[in-house]
Amino acid sequence: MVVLAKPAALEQISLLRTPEPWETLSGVPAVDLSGPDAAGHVVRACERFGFFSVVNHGVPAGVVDRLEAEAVRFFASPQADKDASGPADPFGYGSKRIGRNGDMGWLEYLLLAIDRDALSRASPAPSSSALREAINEYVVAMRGLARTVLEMVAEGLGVSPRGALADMVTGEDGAASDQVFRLNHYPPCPLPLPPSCSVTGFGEHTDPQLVSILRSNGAAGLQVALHGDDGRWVSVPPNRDAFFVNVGDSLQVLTNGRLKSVRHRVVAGSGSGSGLKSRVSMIYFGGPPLAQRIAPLPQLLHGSSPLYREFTWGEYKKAAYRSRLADNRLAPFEEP
Ligand code: GA4
Repeated sequence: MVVLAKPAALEQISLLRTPEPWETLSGVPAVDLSGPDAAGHVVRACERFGFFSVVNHGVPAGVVDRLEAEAVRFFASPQADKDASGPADPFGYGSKRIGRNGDMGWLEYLLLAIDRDALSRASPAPSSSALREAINEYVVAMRGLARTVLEMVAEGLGVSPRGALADMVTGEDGAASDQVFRLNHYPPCPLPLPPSCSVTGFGEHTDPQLVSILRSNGAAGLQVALHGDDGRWVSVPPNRDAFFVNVGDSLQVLTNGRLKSVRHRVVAGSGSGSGLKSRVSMIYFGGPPLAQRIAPLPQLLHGSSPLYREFTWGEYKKAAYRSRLADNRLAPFEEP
């Protein structure tokens, strides 16, 4: 077998061994938010996978379609125009570099800070007012969805008040929460790859926040590691009409490990004649105010000891930004 050398453009991006074909997760739990016992379904999905999709979510298709169209327009614009909103540090337009510590992926993105329900001045705003408006409209819908999901998590776990978790992210009073929004574009990789290899689009990681809500166009690429089962990687079939919810590290700590954050990654498509299309995803990350204390909720201890020591979100975020994507960021906060 001839093993091709890695093309120079990919030198710093890790390649993944490609089983033929990737195993798909046929049983992604789909929670009907308007159905009976939605809270119970949400908790069971979070316990089993740290991940689920939501349907009947009430987010108007127009809000999603408008943002997708504007995102596609942005990523198709001249490189110099995109670079004007970069480099991402951490906010702004970025290409291939993720974070500050050497992680690389075959993607370009816009990473933006959100103040309450609109783009914050903390990130270089994209110059297109149509894109800014589409993001603002979309973020309002995501805040609502994050609130519903976190209320259901609390209800399903028996945490009171029902808004205890949701208020950390979308509470009206208190300091503003730390919300981040990301648009990712994964073009198919046009370069020849060694046999049975794929390019990393976004390397494996867990999200540090409480909850993330992802939506993508119909292009495949998202994979999640199963809890248990040696963390086996499975592909998530794309569904452009659904939202995918990830449990983040902070929710893992608040629930004393009953819910576990999901390790996930994106595999870039290969453009070698297979007609693969670009993947465009939009992700809302729901984090709490920087001063929010994160520790196992006493109501969920049921007599057992806390598995994590208390920290503030600001402390965790600072540590996260010093880490590499694949690191286990919770390990230093585990109780001995
Ligand atoms: C993962 C989740 C979000 O995309 C993100 C990412 C952030 C970044 O892209 O700047 C981080 C990553 C994420 C975790 C570890 C650090 C920080 C890149 C990285 C290597 C915006 C976030 O909040 O954490």
